[in-house]
Amino acid sequence: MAAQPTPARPNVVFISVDDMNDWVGCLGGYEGVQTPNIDKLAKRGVLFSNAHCASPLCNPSRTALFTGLSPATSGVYNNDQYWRPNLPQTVSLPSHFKANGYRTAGAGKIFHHTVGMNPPDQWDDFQLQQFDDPWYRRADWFPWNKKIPAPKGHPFNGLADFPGEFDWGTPPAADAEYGDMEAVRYAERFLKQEQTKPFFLAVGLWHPHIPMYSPKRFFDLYPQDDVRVPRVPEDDLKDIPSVGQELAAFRRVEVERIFKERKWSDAVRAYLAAISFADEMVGQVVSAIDRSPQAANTVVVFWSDNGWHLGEKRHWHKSTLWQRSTHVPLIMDGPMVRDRGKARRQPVSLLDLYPTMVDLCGLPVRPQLEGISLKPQLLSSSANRRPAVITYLNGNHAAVTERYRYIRYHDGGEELYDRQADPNEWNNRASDAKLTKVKADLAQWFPKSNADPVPERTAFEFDFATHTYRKK
Ligand SMILES: [Ca+2]
Repeated sequence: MAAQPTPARPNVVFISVDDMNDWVGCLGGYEGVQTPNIDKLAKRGVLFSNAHCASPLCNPSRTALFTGLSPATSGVYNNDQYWRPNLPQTVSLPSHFKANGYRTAGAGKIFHHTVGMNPPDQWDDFQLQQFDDPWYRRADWFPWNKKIPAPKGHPFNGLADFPGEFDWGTPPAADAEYGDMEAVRYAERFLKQEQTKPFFLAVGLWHPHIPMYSPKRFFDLYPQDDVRVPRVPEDDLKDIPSVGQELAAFRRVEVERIFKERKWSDAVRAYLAAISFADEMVGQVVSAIDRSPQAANTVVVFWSDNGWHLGEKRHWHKSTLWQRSTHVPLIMDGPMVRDRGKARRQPVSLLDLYPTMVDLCGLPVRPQLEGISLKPQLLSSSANRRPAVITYLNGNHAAVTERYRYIRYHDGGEELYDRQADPNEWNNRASDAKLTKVKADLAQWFPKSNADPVPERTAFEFDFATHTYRKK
């Protein structure tokens, strides 16, 4: 009997993390962070060291990535907007794979984690996300969650009366009980199987998203006295226009409380621990890929949906147009990669991933897609790129090159940073006459029009059992 020919089309594994900024060894955002597995992947594949989300918030970022449409085109700008009923003609990346001969499977947080964001018809098989704080998850948003009372000792950061997810520490759970481990185990089972078709597997990790819960051994990696908090100049917000000020003030009560209770270094430590926990799980998924019968013909894509502030610009969270929120880890590996281990410094966007997959896997071209394939960058570290554009809410945009970040808000407020001279983005030079041309060149890349926001979820009645939306 003749051996089966190797399928020409590669398999794809997406490994995603949530709210991981550039505090990753290979990106150099925090000296001393321990991410050996992510660093190893960057060394054997390609690190995009200047990668940005399409929008610095879970739902708009992930919706843009998986629909291939910028928020300015889709009108999906925030977490409370379903994409499916508002964009009924849109074929998502997993659906495009599924319609073209791929087996599609996923586990954990791939799309935004609230109900109605991840239509099951995109997947041949899917394992829903399990939460580390099931006591907090409201039944109407997470109908599959098994609610239990909060364990003794909660909140583990000792800050009582904080709403929702704002917590960090080590709950009394074994490693195996963390929700992300369920997604890792799913991937390990999947990758052991012999496949009759090429596959697209998405493994969605929640860490280092809040609540920053990790096993104690990850906290032990960072002795409290060694933890460094970011430098935040007193007057850093002084030269920022009003919309930027408003975005920075979002949920400021949390950062003020952290400062007031002298928990800043504790919280930073919890973020570091959660990053290292995520790194270990990424390593487990990569090992499972390497052991799988399909390893030689599999493309690995590692990405985070947005970054995270840890007090910079007096902000905790994402949802701003600065480097802290938009800069994300992005690594690719696969049989087509050349110039391995050499970082690509050109600006790229997570919006580029869908067209890259179309390109690498020979899927039918979709002219609607707004990103540009990264294949030239996978082949050569010197291939040129246009600026990366980031949108947050209606009409606020940033354009990023290898040197500059230009932000323009909906009311015309502007910021311009020379990131070579000012990597922390402390000195807004938008009114510097010498840089007028830089601004004009970058402004060309902003969307020409801004779609009205699509209706929020409250405009629909959603049925979980049938996954159907009815417009009210
Ligand atoms: Ca996120």
